Amino acid sequence: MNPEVVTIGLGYIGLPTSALIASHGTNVLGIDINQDVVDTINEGKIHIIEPDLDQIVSKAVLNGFFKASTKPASADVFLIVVPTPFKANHEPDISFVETATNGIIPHLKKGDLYIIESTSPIGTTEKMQELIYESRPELKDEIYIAYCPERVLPGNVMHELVHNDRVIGGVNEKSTLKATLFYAKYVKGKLHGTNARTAEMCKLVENSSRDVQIAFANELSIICDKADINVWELISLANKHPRVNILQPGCGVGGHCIAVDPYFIVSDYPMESKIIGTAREVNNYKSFWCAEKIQNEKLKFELEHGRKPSVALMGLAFKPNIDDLRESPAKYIVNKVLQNDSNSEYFIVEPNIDSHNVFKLTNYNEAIINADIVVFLVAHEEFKNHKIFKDKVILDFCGINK
Ligand code: SAJ
Repeated sequence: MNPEVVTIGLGYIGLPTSALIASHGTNVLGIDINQDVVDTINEGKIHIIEPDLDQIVSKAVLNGFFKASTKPASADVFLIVVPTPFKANHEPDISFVETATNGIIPHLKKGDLYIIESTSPIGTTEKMQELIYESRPELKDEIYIAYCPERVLPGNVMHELVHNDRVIGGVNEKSTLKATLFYAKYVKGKLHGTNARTAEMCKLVENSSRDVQIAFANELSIICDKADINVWELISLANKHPRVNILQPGCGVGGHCIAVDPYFIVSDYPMESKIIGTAREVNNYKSFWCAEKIQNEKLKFELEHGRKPSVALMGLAFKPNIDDLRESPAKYIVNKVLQNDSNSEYFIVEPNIDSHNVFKLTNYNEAIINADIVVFLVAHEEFKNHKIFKDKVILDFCGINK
């Protein structure tokens, strides 16, 4: 195969993106460091859970438009879609982007288009431009370099990849234009051109904005608990105002995006990002507060009844109706509660997964019937139909009863 597009990284975004491009009859070579991932894809199968992705991948592989490998090759377009985690001190780690870029530098030729899609701190695209020109000075101003963040919601990726608007920021105008023409072949949403730094910041700001708004709701929930006000009723009433739209409090903020991206701004601009930094603290504190609340409720029960209560902990996923436990505040709370007192009886419930390597999972009904204290951590659909139990202590951190 003569690849027209090389994608580096075949994860949650890289694989669907590669498959989408290949489904248009473009030759795509997908690169991943994991041999198992490469083998699975070359068999026409997938290693992640995402609706509709399996058929698109198997068809593209069968038709010969999509192939996976551990080694890059020359192409016309290179897409970097690798993870950008943060280090222990919350500083962004762009080493995967660097390694991916170093891997393709020898394959670059005049006229090629290089695009980063990975969430990246401001200035990453310019840094990669320098890296490329340092080892290949003859390519200076002879290739096109741009940043275009993905913005899809896991679970709805194949639809959103096509229909969401995209922000495309080149290191110069001709790069923005070249990248826009590339995405126009596959994307039906509007394509908005800008410069690379603004596009990088835009992705970080989208998720920070949501984090700040959720922090506001979480702060309200802690104030309302003290003031003996039902926060869910309060928010629903306040939202009747035509220009107010408060989000929902929960047991914290999780996932790989909203709880991570704000740190990319805070770490580079600590003095200037007061609200963004505080929102992260408030949302982290909310999980700690929930764990403390459970502990206090247990002690209260023990004083009143002269025995330790059994506790049902409802939900482990990072948000409702998914099986994804990554960076989950509910999982953090369950861990913390168990660490605080490992002698009590716990029923841990997560209806979206069959088993867990650390927690013994219990069926939803069994947990509800047997527990003295029922703690709702995640508003899964299954939990919403429960009957009101008069004899139970209920702690509702996610508005299941609202
Ligand atoms: N949450 C609340 N209250 C709310 C809404 C959410 O506590 O009112 C919590 C959820 O329970 C969860 C966390 O926030 O723990 C994040 O969930 P989410 O559904 O808001 O977001 P993600 O992480 O699944 O996906 C986000 C999306 N970004 C925005 O909505 C701005 C998605 O569009 C991005 O593509 C994705 O991050 C990403 O990859 O950056």
